[in-house]
Amino acid sequence: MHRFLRLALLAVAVAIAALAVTACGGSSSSSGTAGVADGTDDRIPAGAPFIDQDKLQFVPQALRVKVGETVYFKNSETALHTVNVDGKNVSGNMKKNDVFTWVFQQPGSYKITCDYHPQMKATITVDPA
Ligand SMILES: [Cu+2]
Repeated sequence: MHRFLRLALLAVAVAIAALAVTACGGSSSSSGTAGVADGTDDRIPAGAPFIDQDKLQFVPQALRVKVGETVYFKNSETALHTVNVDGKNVSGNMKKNDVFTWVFQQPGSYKITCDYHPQMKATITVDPA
């Protein structure tokens, strides 16, 4: 029984240490490495193509994906944003913590903009699958 208890405590300690490392490991936003989701938002799979809306910018401003890949967008601030693809608003209004996904079906280069902030610009390059 004592042996089991010690193992359980050890497991808890390891879990807490892992959480602490995760919490301290980087920026305050949930974006992780620019362009790649880090998995801290369980709606966005780790490793998925990801564009953050933060500080009135798309982050990153250039992203490369393949046809058929799901691209995740997240509004990480209180300002309202949209995701426009080549000038067309496809997301509607995004409030803080809203997540929007879009799948590009054709190869090409797409301009991403926001209805409310003309300075918000990104380019998504879509390669053949
Ligand atoms: Cu905006």
